[in-house]
Amino acid sequence: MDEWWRNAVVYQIYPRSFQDSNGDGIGDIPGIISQLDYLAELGIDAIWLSPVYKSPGLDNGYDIADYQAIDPQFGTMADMDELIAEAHRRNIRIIMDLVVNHTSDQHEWFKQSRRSRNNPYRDFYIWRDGKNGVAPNSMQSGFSGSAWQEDSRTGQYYLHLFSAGQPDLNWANPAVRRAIYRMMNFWLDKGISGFRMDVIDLIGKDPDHEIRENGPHLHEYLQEMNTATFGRGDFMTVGETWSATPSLAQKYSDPRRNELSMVFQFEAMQLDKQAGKEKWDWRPLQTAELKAVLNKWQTQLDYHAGWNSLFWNNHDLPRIVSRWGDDDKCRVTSAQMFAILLHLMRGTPYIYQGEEIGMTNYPVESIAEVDDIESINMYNERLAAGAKPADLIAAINRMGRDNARTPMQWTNASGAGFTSGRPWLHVNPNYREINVAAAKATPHSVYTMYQRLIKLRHSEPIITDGEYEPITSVPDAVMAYYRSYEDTRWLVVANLTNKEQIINLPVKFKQVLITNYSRVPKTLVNAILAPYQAFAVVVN
Ligand code: TEU
Ligand code: CA
Repeated sequence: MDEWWRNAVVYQIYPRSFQDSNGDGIGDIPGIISQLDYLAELGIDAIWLSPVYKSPGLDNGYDIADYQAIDPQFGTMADMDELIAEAHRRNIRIIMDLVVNHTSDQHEWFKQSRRSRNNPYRDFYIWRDGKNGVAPNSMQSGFSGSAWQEDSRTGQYYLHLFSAGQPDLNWANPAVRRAIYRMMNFWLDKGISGFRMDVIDLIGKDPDHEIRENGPHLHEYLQEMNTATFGRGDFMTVGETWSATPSLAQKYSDPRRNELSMVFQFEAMQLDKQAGKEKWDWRPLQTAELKAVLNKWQTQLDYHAGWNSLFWNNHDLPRIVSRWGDDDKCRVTSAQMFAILLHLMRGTPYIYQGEEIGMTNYPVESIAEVDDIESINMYNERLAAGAKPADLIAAINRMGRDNARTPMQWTNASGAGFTSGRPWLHVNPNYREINVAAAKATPHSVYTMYQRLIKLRHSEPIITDGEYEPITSVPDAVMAYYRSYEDTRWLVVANLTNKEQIINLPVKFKQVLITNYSRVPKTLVNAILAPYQAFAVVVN
């Protein structure tokens, strides 16, 4: 199987925060076009573009009011066409964000649907009678509160698994599915190379039995979608599936099933959450658990009949160097360690904007500084339940989504080179030290590490096609694995902590491939690993 995306590195752009071109403080499509040379020089193969469609912006574009129109704050459809063409000129493909579990309540379909119970669009959404004056059942929204919103005009409730401004589409209705497929083909015909599919494991929901993810018809819908749209070409699709297990990921990505290329699974991304609670209910990461989950996904998925994505960051996650590394003294080495550990694994790696220069979280002092609806709704809900504001701000600083959404730091000029105007969200003050210009000028920066890892992936088939073998004879704080391909064998070692660790690997190696320290221990028998030390060596 030689689909292009198996050997690709994908770069996620959150357009609002990437590059502003007209001084209104909001990133836009012309701004992205102006940075394509930077992305080409980094070496990435494709851009996953978070939504730029017409939207009231309740959830920063994940609430779409017109799937086939570009929101004026980002530019025009002509700008979009130019971005696709300019990216292609640099051998960079464009993957669009497909948000079809729900629309905005400003979408024409919903405006019609809510008009009357017999409107032709009524069944584009999920309407139910209340029970004795309350919601039809106890389904909860991902953004706090009930998933049911009463609509006075027709006296029924509609389902919204996210905000009330994001009504869920009724995928059981073939007319909905046909309309979505028509829209997808509109974008494929424009020359995009695939889709990232927002919460796609929710489209099979069965609200009457309170089933959210992995509903009874989910895979049937995906197979129908594949046949009706992207199945006709060499397109890449990645589903966002928070509930995926390796066996489910196999189902989604087995080429014989004609569903998706791969999925984003979040098992590792929930390891610092107290069991059964929400991400705000934090517990320290146990490195042994992280190793176990990463190894499980490298060994329990059959990569000859399926595929995996690899990522530490996205627009919903706190920045990894702050979350599980060190965003102070060991910022560069810890960011480089995460890069080496992940990019030499099996699967398609995704780099989230700013990750390649080791950007960090940005702590706020009050809820007034917070933009994200998810954080604000949680704050209000828990405050009303008696939580202390300081504790809630601490939780938002640790896990809130704004951490990933502070503007990209290009230079040490005011506005970080992101905008000449007032940025829509605060710029992290550390832009003076952490920015693209500085990173490109520094020989052993996070940036140059990412550049080298991307080059390695493109030149060494062992990374894409090699077997993976975890090494268990290392301390909990160290992750180590072999990669083998034909008669080549690599060893990758990473100290996940800020403490020295001793390893005892009776393995001789003949070449250092990549390292985040100036030297690698000559022998790996009773060798001392420095904090966050990581390297890959050629064993044979
Ligand atoms: O996110 C899905 C989702 O469930 C996340 O909101 C996640 O629950 C949370 O951010 C972390 O706990 C997708 C998009 O990536 C996100 O930006 C949207 O807000 C959401 O769907 C609704 O479209
Ligand atoms: Ca702008």
